[in-house]
Amino acid sequence: MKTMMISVMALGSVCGSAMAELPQLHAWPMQHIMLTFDGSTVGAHADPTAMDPVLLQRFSGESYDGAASVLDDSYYSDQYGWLADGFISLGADEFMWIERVSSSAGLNVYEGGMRMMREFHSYDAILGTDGSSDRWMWGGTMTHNWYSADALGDYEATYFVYVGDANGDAYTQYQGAEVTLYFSAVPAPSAMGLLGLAGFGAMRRRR
Ligand SMILES: [Cu+2]
Repeated sequence: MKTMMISVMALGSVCGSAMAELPQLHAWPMQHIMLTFDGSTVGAHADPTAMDPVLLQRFSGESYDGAASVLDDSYYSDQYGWLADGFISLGADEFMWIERVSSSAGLNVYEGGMRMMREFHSYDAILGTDGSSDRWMWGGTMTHNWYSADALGDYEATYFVYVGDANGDAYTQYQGAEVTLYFSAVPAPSAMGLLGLAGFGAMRRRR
């Protein structure tokens, strides 16, 4: 990385756009918020807890391409993704909506998509961020939105998942579900720290 920075600086104004980067997919595995709908009741489940949250990380000095620049200098992650758990059958005028019930001050959400398509995500503020609507329509495919925060600390967001019409008005004959996402913005771990974390994760899984 250092070598690249130096070569870009040496090229200077000839090649200024070479500084552009894509946000990092730094956290694996993906953490899917598994959604179900049995024709009457919505289900929503995600594994991370307050004790074992998704980590938001900052990569100092990076500046991201185009709309992704909303993540510059923030602690961020796209590890959470909305995903259908099996087959979800909806009518032509039925859609699955995510509505913000509550979220920590300072936690931002930007629209993503498939992780490998991050070059083409809109990075639009959603789910209450920057005055956006508290409601966001899930398109039915795996969607990893980007969560970010400007300061270290713990964050959470609780959502109500429901079936609604094209405008987001709920169909009251169906039951929705709540799910809470947990985050912790942490200092970037050193290389040794990363190795330690990896070992710790492996040990925990083996138990
Ligand atoms: Cu995924």
